[in-house]
Amino acid sequence: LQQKGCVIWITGLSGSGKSTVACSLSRILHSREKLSYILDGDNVRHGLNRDLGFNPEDRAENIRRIGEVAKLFADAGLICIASLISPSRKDRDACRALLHEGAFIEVFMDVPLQVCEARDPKGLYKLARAGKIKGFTGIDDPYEPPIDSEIVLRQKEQGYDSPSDMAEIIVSYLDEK
Ligand code: GGZ
Repeated sequence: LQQKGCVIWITGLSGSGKSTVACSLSRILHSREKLSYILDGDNVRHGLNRDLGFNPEDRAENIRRIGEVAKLFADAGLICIASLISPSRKDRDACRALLHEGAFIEVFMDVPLQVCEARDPKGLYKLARAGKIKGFTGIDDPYEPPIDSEIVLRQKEQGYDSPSDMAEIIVSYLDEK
């Protein structure tokens, strides 16, 4: 198997497109016969992390566990794509520290809150604004954007970078490294 494992860590607000980009990336990698696996916060919370909620301690534990599992996948030689809000810089950096230099690639979905809120695919922002969800990231819970992530994905001023365009940017980065 000619493949070195790594972790692609996609961070950003709810509705910023993390899961969509993760799926698109996984499809591209599959077409190139690269093994990858997606650890999506929302999905992992239904199984391994079903005991965890959204208070700061539980979020930290959610991120820690996903970081540890991602490291195992990378050790096994897979490209592990972790997509979760991971709002705390400290928690993300702790996951980075589990991996060799260069094997943790942080991708920041730099999508403004207004855009995420306008999309509101699950109606969660509406509920948060109405006070029906407390501690929603970006509304009444903090999000610390990365300062020096390897990759920043944002929409073009003119025209639109589709999720698959964004995934291609990640693939180009992997090709280069
Ligand atoms: C943020 C929440 C919350 C609160 C439920 N804050 O867009 P989604 O719906 O499908 O994905 C979000 C998901 C966030 O889980 P993560 O594991 O990515 O979060 S973290 O990294 O902070 O642990 C959102 C939904 O769960 N959701 N309540 N209060 N997002």
